[in-house]
Amino acid sequence: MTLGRCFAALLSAVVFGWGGGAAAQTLFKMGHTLTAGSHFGVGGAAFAEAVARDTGGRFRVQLYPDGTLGAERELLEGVQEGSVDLAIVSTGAVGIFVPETQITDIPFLFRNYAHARSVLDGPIGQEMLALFPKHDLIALAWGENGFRHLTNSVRPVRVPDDLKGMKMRTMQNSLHVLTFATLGARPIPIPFTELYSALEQHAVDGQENPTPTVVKSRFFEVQKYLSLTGHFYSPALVLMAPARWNALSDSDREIFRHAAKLAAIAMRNEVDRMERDSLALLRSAGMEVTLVDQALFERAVTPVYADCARRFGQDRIDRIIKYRE
Ligand code: EAX
Repeated sequence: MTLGRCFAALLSAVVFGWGGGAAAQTLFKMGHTLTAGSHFGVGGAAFAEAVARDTGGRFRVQLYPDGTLGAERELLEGVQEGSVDLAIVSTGAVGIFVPETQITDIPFLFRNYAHARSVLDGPIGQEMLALFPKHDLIALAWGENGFRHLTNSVRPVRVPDDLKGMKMRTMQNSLHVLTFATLGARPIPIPFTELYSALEQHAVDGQENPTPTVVKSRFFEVQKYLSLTGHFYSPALVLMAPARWNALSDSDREIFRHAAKLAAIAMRNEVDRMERDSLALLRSAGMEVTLVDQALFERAVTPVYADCARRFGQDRIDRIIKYRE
């Protein structure tokens, strides 16, 4: 046995408690698609810290950023099957698994961060979390990805017409695809893990994401124009594999739920912090930032609202729009 292997064996003996003396430690793998320093990374770190602290080190959460455990759809499948223990995902692909959540992906649904956060933390959001177990997923808490804005490498987008014919990467989300098709763009769903190279190779002209992601995933290197459209609010979710959840005691479940709430707070704080700096950072990195009249874009997606009313029921949509804490 080489020294390295010997050390690895010793390390796993300590981690898994096979060494006799060491207390048993249970390991959980948590995946996400953003960078370690992103708002998902910060949220995951807060989660891991709370679990380790509150279980006295019995449980350890290891973070796998950058899609190393898979892109979001794969992460969702992994969590269902139990090959991935925990994940932080946007709602991008979640609608494939829990169709009711797609209501959160309606364009211009949420007025601002306070509105979105209070809806998700209130009865509407909590009722949605309760739907996950019947789809073989445990949703511990809503977190945050942020308001999405457009970037592209072709021209400044000031009005909806500027999007005509533009190849826009979207998430794997039918409502997002419909929205961009309605705007006259050519929507192309691509997993986030393949997005940078798709932009670099001009397989698509543009993409849309919260500005902290445009910074942390370095899209400014391959995109010239940013338009502050804020067309979708993008929630995030802290998910857990049912098999792992079912094996927890009631008190450990409380610890995991609490850790997920702390993760959500950490994500939201990081989005707030990053948003304060991101425009200056992106401008200094050479991006041209365009302020747009969001009402023009909202009007241009009007046909989407009729479809959403059929899909979700206008009463459910109104309940979100009118929600006051
Ligand atoms: O979940 O796919 C996306 O554009 C998401 O915003 C990103 O992966 C974070």
